[in-house]
Amino acid sequence: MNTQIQEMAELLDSAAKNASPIAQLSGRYNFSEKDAYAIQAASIQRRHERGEQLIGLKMGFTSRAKMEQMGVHDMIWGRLTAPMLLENGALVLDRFIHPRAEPELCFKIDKRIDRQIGLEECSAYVSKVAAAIEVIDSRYENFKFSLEDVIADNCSSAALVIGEWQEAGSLDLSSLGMQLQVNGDTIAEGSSSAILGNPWESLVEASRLATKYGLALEAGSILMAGAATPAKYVERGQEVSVIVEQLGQTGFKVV
Ligand code: OOG
Ligand code: MG
Repeated sequence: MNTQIQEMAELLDSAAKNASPIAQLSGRYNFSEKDAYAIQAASIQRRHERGEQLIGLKMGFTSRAKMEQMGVHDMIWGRLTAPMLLENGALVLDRFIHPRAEPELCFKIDKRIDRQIGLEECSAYVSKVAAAIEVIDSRYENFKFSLEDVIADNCSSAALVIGEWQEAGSLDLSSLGMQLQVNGDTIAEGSSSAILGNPWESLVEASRLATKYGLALEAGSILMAGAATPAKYVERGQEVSVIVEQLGQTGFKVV
């Protein structure tokens, strides 16, 4: 399996680097969920070798809306690296295959989390939250994949923008209105309650899964909590933004 893990990691890494999609790996290889996380780790290792720093983790399929859109029924987690942060608010379309945007919340970890924490402990580890957009870009043709495929593909992670950090302590995050807009028109709308009933639960789950796979949520790192609505394809020329009640807005232009 080890050689195959490296082989699959290289295929996915090259697909991302060259913005050129590949056929689903599950059609050609037989691999488990555990193997899929090993492929993810190996493909991210290739990015680290090119100098990309880890900036945090992301949760995926924390909402029913996303699970239904993609036909997948389990939570997943992936890794975020520094070049994924969109600079100057621009998404350069040519660098992606078929990018989609989704409205999210992002947490900033203040204190290292290296064990599973409970809901009531979250505020001791995280004090900042922000409106965010995640851009996902499956490396698979037609954005089609199995659970193992998408885990191996680092959960489709491609890019993100984060709005201004807000103090999380004084806010109730459990039912904030969230809108994804294109050129000022709302194209997807939901509530933060779609994210596991309360986005803090996404941090709890991240602490559980990270610990299970031998990782910690490092101080200073970020956690993307997962999308509240289905993701939407973006096109050149669009101004894409997210507005989250009480948290504010952020966005990018597609160039
Ligand atoms: C996988 C990534 C899911 C989320 O927020 O639920 C995700 C995908 O939909 O391609 O990022
Ligand atoms: Mg997401």
